[in-house]
Amino acid sequence: MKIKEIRVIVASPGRNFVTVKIITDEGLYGVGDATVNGREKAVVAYLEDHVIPCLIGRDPMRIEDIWQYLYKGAYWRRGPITMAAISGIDIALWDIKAKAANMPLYQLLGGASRDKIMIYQHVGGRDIEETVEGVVALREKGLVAIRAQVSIPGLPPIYGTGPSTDQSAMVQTLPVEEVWSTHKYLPLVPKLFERLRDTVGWDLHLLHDVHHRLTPIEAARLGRDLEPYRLFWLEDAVPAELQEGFRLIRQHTTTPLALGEIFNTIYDCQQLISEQLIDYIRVTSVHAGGVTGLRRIFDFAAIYHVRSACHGPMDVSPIAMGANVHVDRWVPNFGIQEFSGYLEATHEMFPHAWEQQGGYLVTGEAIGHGVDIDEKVAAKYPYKQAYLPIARAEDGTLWSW
Ligand code: CS2
Ligand code: MG
Repeated sequence: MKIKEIRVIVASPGRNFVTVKIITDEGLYGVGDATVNGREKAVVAYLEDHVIPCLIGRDPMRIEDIWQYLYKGAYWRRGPITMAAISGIDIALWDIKAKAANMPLYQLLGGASRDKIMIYQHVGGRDIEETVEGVVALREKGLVAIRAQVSIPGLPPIYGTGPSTDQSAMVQTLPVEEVWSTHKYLPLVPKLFERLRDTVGWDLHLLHDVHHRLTPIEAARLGRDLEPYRLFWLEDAVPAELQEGFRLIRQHTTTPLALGEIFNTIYDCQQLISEQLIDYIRVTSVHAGGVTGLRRIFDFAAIYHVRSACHGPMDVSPIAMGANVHVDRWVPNFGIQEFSGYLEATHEMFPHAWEQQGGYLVTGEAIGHGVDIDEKVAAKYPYKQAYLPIARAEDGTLWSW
């Protein structure tokens, strides 16, 4: 079998997605996700100009060799754009291999370690009351794990805090600038979780995402203040370029820590994992080297009792979600899967075998990873330039987020 053609399809069914379609001379094809939110076209150029010409005529069964060829062979290793391109190719190749083997992907990976995949979804509110109402409503739909966020009083809702802000990235041409205040945020979050525990009790898993906005000592304080409410995890407490910075947080709190949605390789989390500075590693197939990358990172994490938790927001396409859930079904050290849901147009463009059943996802038994792209639907939704917002402190200082 040989790779005959590779197409890159860019479309915006409510969000921008970059999809790789690899077609073989035997007619089998596979699809992969290569989306980097807000930087989509950089990946398209990387794929079209530098990757695809090198792969035509190669044997699609040699997934590991192609991965190494694109990683080591480029000389310029790692980085989000390179790794998203590798991820898109890798996910499509695993799809082809599983189809050739006539198996669902999880079978090829080693078979099921579990029947269904626990997910968490998001609730945000303009105030504590609204978040509590949202959590109660989501629990009634069968969710067993919920991420709760709240806007800072006196400031407009910003990305990842108030209601529906995850959508805001799609309506702006240039980045919106938002205002952040650590001073106002820190005492607010424990109050939110106190109210939540009073209302929903202790069975529900509760999570919180800080979005990289704190320093280590501030995160340590927050983790400690949240201990009475037994969070499932505190996510992205500080930017993680400084891996040893997490030692400081760890010394002060037993609140579990999760990290990794912007990581691309095992080297981004090597120290975090081997020093047991985190509890959940949140890498995802589209940004961390595809199925091949995830397997490598999760196997390494297993040695140190760190569990998997694939990033799964709306900008990780249903294809990457398909790859994630097959890895989730197999991976022995599974923790949880994020699932933000998708807009109707996104579902229409990506027919998928995975489905949500209450608080869980199931893979389905379709061969491959079970997700396809409808190119006719894709043609109806042309790319729209869109960016994630930018955060500034109240005095105008540009902030991590
Ligand atoms: C978030 C994401 O899902 C999450 O935890 O942090 O919404 C993230 O901001 C986006 O995926 C960025 O593209
Ligand atoms: Mg996050």
